[in-house]
Amino acid sequence: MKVELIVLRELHMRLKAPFETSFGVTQDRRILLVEVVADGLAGWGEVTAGETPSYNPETTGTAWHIISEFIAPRLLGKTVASPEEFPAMVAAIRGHEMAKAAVENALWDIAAQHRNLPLARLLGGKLDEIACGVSLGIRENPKALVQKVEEELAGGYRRIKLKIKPGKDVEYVSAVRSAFPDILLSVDGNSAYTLDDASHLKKFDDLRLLMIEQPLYWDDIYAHSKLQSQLETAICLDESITSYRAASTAIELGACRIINIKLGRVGGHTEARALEQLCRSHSLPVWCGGMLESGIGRAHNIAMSTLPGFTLPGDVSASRRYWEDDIIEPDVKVSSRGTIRVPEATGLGFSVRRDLINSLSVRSEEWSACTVGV
Ligand code: OSB
Ligand code: MG
Repeated sequence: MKVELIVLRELHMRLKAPFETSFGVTQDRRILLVEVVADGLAGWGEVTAGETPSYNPETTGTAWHIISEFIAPRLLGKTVASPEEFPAMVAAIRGHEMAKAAVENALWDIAAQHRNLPLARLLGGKLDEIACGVSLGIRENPKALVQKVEEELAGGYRRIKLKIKPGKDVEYVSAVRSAFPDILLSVDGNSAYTLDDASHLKKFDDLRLLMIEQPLYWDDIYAHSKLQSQLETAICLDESITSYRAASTAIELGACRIINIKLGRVGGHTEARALEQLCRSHSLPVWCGGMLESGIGRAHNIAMSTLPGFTLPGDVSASRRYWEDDIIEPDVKVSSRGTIRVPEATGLGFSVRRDLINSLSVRSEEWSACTVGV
């Protein structure tokens, strides 16, 4: 495919409710969409970076800078035989996986349309539906949290993940566990603890959790290996698994027993697929993480979640949990059995609502191959 046009758009989208994690509260999202046109086909990707560098170092602003100054010029006018060639094309750009992933994933959407296949099938995924969980933000008190969990369980979700931070952890999670003794329950610390908190974190061992996600430093693997050896609860690494290499280090050191794969964090479908194979070969369960995505990012997450290593319910949930009006059609729906049906249409499998995207856009820029060098 020959890349003719790249369009970058920033959308402002307000979440239905504020989402609180150990690193802050988010409600107003600044979402960057990448549209790539090649051979007359349009492909879409979403930058999953936050508004602030609080989850990892990337932001909406850094991704705009990296895509416009460094990635677009490398890709425009080039002929790309497969999206798997893309990582090598941008290897000279250090880091910025979320910026790279948005562009690479748009190429995957095009490649799937080229082959007349749903993206899930092009990636090698076999599932017709995927299992869904939810990630619940920190609440004002344990009672409010229990009420929210009850609501989500009634919606069919198969796994509940609770955000925690020091001072709002064991008491909250215990309340949920007492109210729902048998559900799949996990917690996510988003790097709010240190190795000195090991004895405190050990209290979670009594709560029969599926996992504790990234309790320690965002960029660490080694300290997690020391913590994992002291805990019965499985550690799941999120923030610090930025690549295949990071995952092999974590597996070799015994730093975790579960990994969550986020397309943005690892740089796109090519790396995500390699990671899924690595984890599968070590019998390490994986699941798809979420970054409060719009429908475009969500559609990519659904496709990735059909790969065989994704054996645990992911943080991929219904559009209506996040948005009044999602930018894809139909929006993402979850069945009463807590599953999402994998679309059968080619490419992303959803149509993109261009009018809505235009009305939500606050800035856009485009680069066209014909104007290069003129
Ligand atoms: O750590 O998984 C995380 C949202 C923003 C940043 C980091 C995380 C999250 C979530 C939300 O947990 C998952 C979702 O519902 O998209
Ligand atoms: Mg997490």
